[in-house]
Amino acid sequence: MIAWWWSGLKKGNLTPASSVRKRSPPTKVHLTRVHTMTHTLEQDGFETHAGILSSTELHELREEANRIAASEGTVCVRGLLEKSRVFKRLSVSAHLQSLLPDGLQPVRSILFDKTPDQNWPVLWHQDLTIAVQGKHAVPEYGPWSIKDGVPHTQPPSSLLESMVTLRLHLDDTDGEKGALLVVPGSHHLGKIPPTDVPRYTHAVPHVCNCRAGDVLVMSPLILHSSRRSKNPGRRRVLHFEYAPPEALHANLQWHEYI
Ligand SMILES: O=C(O)CCC(=O)C(=O)O
Repeated sequence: MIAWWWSGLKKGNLTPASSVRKRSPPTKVHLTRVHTMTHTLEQDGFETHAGILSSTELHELREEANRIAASEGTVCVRGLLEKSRVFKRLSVSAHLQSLLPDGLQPVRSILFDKTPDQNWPVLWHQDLTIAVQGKHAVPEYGPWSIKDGVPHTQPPSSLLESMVTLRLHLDDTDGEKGALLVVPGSHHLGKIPPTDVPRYTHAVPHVCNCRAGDVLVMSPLILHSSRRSKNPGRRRVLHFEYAPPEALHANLQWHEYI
């Protein structure tokens, strides 16, 4: 079902797949595993892996998420890898690495903890920024911003194309509970100007329904959003971004490279 939809995506238009010249696939992402899933990272920009985290791991990770969210006093905690040995170890664990193309390392981490009291919709966007250790003007990087005191910048598209995000679900998460919505195949469009985003998001999006323990693997360039949760339960997601470390400009350093 999805194949015609993503292959028909074209900047500014949705046209029959046969008339579309597809963008070249990212050159730096080489998957080594055989995929049997309905969606794939390369074609659709996302794929879901069920049951990656065991119930024992889930218990430990929920406890750690609760501890960090309480000590930071926020439901969106950045820089998890320097705040938690548990999350740092998890980010480089063999079972997460097995979901990734070769040669990627964690470079940014966030806990999103939607709770009944603190619950928000996320508008359609691509993840276009990376976190670095200091601001240095280098060609093709920018604009710059500061999030939680950390310099962030937009790298060139080629770097974003080589990156992969893992979203680890600590709770069952469906459309009623703020599941991620995605536009399959939109990662092929490169950086989309904000004014063009509505052209691609008027169609029915794919709802990434996940159970606790499932991992969503996605390109940071896929258009995604989420709705406010209508469910009274919590929705804890660990968001780990990975990149080939050497792909960053030589004058910059990853904020969370370990
Ligand atoms: O966890 C979510 O609902 C979406 C978060 C997200 O994509 C973001 O803040 O960039």
